[in-house]
Amino acid sequence: MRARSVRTSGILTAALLLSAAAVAPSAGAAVRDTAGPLTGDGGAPHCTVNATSGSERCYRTFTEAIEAASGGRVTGAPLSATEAVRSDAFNARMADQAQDGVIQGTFFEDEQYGGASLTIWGAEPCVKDGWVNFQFDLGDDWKNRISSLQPWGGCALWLYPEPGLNGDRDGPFEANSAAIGSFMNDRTQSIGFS
Ligand SMILES: [Ca+2]
Repeated sequence: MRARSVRTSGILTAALLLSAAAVAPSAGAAVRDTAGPLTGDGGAPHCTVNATSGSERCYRTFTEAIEAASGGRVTGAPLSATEAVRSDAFNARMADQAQDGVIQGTFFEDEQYGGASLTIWGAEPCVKDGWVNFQFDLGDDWKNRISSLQPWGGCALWLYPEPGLNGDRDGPFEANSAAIGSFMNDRTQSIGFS
């Protein structure tokens, strides 16, 4: 049983890689690697990062970022993340993502889902097994900036003030949080997904 489980996982990984290649964002003015700041129409970039590979891309709008991170499965997201939080249709589409790569959380520079955003996606949804299933160390450009967040992919979010899930954590954040609170505001350096 165990060997079979491992093999299945390998096939899934291969499928995910193929899928990722197929849906890699097309070349366009809105897409770049993280060589420098990208100023979007609203003045703040909306970036996505693959938690497995660490590759990050930025877009002018929240809509484009979500579409890219979901592999094109979630399209037409509200332009503003604040609107997205209130949209039942959008929340349903996010909950209905395929199982071979899901958005696990979106993090915002300002309270009320404002400013620049970072959407983190990984291979699978979180499992409610009492363990942190995934973890992510923020790059220097996102350290000590997060002020609001949205959990996705069945994940509860834990915020830590040091890389590698070290320091006094805060969480779990299990629902959209327009303000994460004074304890961790502008202090997060790594994130746990459980
Ligand atoms: Ca902030």
